[in-house]
Amino acid sequence: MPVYHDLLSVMDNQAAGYFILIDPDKTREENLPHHIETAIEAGVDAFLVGGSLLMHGHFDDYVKAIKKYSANLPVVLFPGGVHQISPAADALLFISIISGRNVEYIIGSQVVAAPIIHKLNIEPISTAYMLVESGRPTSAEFMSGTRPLPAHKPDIAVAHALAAQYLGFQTIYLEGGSGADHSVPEEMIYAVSQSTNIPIIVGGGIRTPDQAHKKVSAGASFIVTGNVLEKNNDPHLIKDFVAAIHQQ
Ligand code: 1GP
Repeated sequence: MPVYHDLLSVMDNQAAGYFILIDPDKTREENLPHHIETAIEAGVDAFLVGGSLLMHGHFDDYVKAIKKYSANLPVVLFPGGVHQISPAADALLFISIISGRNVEYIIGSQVVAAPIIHKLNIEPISTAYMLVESGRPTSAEFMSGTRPLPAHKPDIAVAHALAAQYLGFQTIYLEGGSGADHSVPEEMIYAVSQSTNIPIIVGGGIRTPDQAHKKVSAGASFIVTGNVLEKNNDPHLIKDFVAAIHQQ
């Protein structure tokens, strides 16, 4: 499990790690070199690649391009479906949407994907994905046909997170959904981090370094941002995110 262990070691020297999500439908391939170079210079820890939908027709080539420019940083797939698997990546978040009750997204797609991942020899990182209510319906909610957890019920989130830990998941992803109106509340992150001992990824609707800082202080192990940098790939903003998340 080299990538999983590498990511965990990020936290030996800093408060939390920072992942930038690259959605093939939102970042044009010709912009990747600049986008990735800026992120590496700022000190991000890994790239996630994927999206709830995939209109981009050449996913494998796209991942290869990211890998080409990403130097030694891990490129980790964050697949919205079985069609988003590429051997060019270093690892893959092997996601089960445990917040929902749609069996297809809990175990159905995983059974289809597992032999492909095995054959391609991609490192799977088992991820208990918990969608959290965040304002207007998100693509993840709509596409998965699941209801998110109520944002004001940390105890329900804790029950799911404990179940994930007992089932042996390697990480929990507390997700507001891409472009969420409201990010996952700190109260929920704190409650989950106090009750479990597996790393917690938090993403969805995080737009400022200050928000990211508060999530880390509440117990997030990794922060994911996508939209904010797709809209404004400002090197200063990325550096501010890195500083807020690493808290050095
Ligand atoms: C979505 O958590 C990620 O799965 C990132 O969300 O695009 O809102 O930053 P944003």
